[in-house]
Amino acid sequence: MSIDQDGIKLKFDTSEYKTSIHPKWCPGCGDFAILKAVKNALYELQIDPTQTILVAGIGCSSKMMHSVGVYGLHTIHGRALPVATGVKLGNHGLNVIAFGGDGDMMGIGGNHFLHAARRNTDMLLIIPNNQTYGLTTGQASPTSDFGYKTSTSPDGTIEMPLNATQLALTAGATFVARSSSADNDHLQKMIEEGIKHEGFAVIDVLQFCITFNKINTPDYYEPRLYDTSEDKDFDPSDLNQAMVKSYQWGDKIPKGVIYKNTTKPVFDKEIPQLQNTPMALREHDEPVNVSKIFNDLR
Ligand SMILES: Cc1ncc(C[n+]2csc(CCOP(=O)(O)OP(=O)(O)O)c2C)c(N)n1
Ligand code: SF4
Repeated sequence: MSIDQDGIKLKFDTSEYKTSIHPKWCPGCGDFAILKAVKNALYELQIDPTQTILVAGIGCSSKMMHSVGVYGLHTIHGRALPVATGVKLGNHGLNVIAFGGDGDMMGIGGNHFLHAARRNTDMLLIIPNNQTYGLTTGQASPTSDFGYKTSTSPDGTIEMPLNATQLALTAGATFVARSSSADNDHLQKMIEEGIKHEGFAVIDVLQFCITFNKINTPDYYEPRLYDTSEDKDFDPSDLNQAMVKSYQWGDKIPKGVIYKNTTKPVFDKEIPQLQNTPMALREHDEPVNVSKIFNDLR
């Protein structure tokens, strides 16, 4: 039990969102800032750690889930979203947060990303987007800049990059935001907004891979980024305006909330069988024998 600034008793202490596992990231990696923002957001919202799960793909950033004191599932490369959807349907009372790098979500898991967005299942997806494949030593990813030089593209990539916010909007996500691992307060605020949103929320986090991506650094983004809230004419509930914002990339790059829509049907709320008690908590006539299922799959 801890006390907040106004003397109100809080149910969960900061220590409850920590684990003893220190992630093995390069010193200075932007993933440290994302980890901190996730833990702080969960604490700030007093999210029950026993009712929360992080579902991650494979990559440097996906190792994050071991260091947050909630339940976790480390899945396979590109597959965090279908697993997270299954988790949500199995126990729709859980707070589900999915994680995957730009390779995970825009590359091998791109198809899953599109369908998770169009279903609008109630979960938050955080994409630590360092515009490179960090874990496998810095190859070009689907969000790498044109001309990005790597060991597998020594003369520079000759493919145009994908923009996660554009794709999310086009596919039907109902909360789309961007933040940066160099701005912890902003990032935490966006994560809080994303957790609170009912529906599929996506946060594209510019995450700095200091070891392999020497181009897209905090110094590169600092003069370019501005918050959409500074644009007084911008209405993030207007899809057309959000689309135009999401296409902005170059001298000016928007961060903050790009789109928020609370009127679209939410997948898990539309399933009649899930209207009452979560499936995981229902009484079964006979206990389900999971070992038998696994044996049958061998
Ligand atoms: C099916 C499959 N293909 C390829 C890999 C190898 N692999 C592991 S992580 C990764 C890319 C990691 O990049 P990203 O998703 O952007 O995450 P980051 O490490 O940058 O956080 C790749 C290609 C794998 N583990 N599984
Ligand atoms: S390789 Fe890049 S993304 Fe991976 S831990 Fe190091 S700095 Fe972070």
